Amino acid sequence: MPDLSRAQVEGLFESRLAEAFASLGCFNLAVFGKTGVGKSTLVNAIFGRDVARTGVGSPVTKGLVYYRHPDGFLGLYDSEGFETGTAGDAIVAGLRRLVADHRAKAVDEQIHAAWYLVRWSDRRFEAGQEKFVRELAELGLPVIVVLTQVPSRDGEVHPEAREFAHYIEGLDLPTSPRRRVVLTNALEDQFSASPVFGLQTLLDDTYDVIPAAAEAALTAAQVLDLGRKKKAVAAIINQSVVVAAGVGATPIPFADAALLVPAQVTMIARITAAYGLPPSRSRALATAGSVVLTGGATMAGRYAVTSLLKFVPGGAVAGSAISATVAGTLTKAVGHAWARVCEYALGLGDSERSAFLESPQVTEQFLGYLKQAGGKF
Ligand SMILES: Nc1nc2c(ncn2[C@@H]2O[C@H](COP(=O)(O)OP(=O)(O)O)[C@@H](O)[C@H]2O)c(=O)[nH]1
Ligand SMILES: [Mg+2]
Repeated sequence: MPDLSRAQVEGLFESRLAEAFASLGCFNLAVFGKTGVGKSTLVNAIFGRDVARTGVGSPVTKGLVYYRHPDGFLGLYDSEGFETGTAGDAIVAGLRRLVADHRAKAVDEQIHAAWYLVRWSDRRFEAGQEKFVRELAELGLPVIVVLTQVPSRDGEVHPEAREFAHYIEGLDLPTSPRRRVVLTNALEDQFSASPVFGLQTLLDDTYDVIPAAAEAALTAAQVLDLGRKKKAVAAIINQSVVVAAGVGATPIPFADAALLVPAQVTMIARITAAYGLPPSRSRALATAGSVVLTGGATMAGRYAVTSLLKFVPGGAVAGSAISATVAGTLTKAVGHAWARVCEYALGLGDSERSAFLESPQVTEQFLGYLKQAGGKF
């Protein structure tokens, strides 16, 4: 195989990133509740983005707008808060058409879960609200009832909020999962020192009710549970190690280390997508990844995978050929190093992250982590 130029690797990288993001699909959530209950705040706390503000909105029916986040893997149906009475009937009628329509469509166009928010301090769950929730469930939407803005102190939830939740649970609504009402506070209240809580429970319950096909997109979109992202990434790295070992099953001459590059490019693209880093930075990431994989940062024209072999046990003594084991170990090191770069980027604020992803720092970090990772296996 002839050497791949940096431009070729970059091109490959961009197309694999696009494929990786496309195969995540889209997680679609519908959020209902009166104006001011905290719909936007809750969405922001779990997805780290104000989807309704940054997304492109299109009215679905009266009182309901669909926002697709520009990143593509998150869609939000936001109600305008008049969900009872005739306005509620209009939303349900619109949703009925939508759900019927969606049945014939791909999974990533369907609504995967609905959150119905009630502010605990309203202490009222009206007949109209109950009817609306039942109708949502009848449409086949898994509905999770959420109490919002619940105060707590020293891990003790306000007893009246708990009572209110029990009252709603006692109505035996066909809600998911197991009819449980989730108590939350999505924003720390400085005055009463009420901490944020309940978000992980809401996220876990949401995973419980959505189709398996929507899980990867939810994992990418949410910013609350890094553990789920790590698990998805570990699976991607393991699959890639198997692919690379297959490539190396026929020992690869040293000079042909480039044979491993396509599998590694695919892996890095899939890792980036799984973490939910913005696809809009794909060109910058492609440049960073290809600089390292083609050795552009360290030496001209020779593959970094070749030079990095010296960091892999057995790599330096491999002599003239790369074995399946060495190919696998090297791929694992590349995967772990890129995962660390992604996690670093995730830990930054939005504007810092954009700047980081466009900077040569990505390449430097990747290379640094790669050397460390190589030494570990
Ligand atoms: N302390 C606290 N305030 C909240 C919470 N959720 C919303 N708020 C506040 O309630 C107001 C309305 O929230 P918003 O999310 O815009 O409600 P929406 O109309 O349902 O989207 C805002 O001033 C929020 O800061 C919460 O969980 N805790
Ligand atoms: Mg709002």
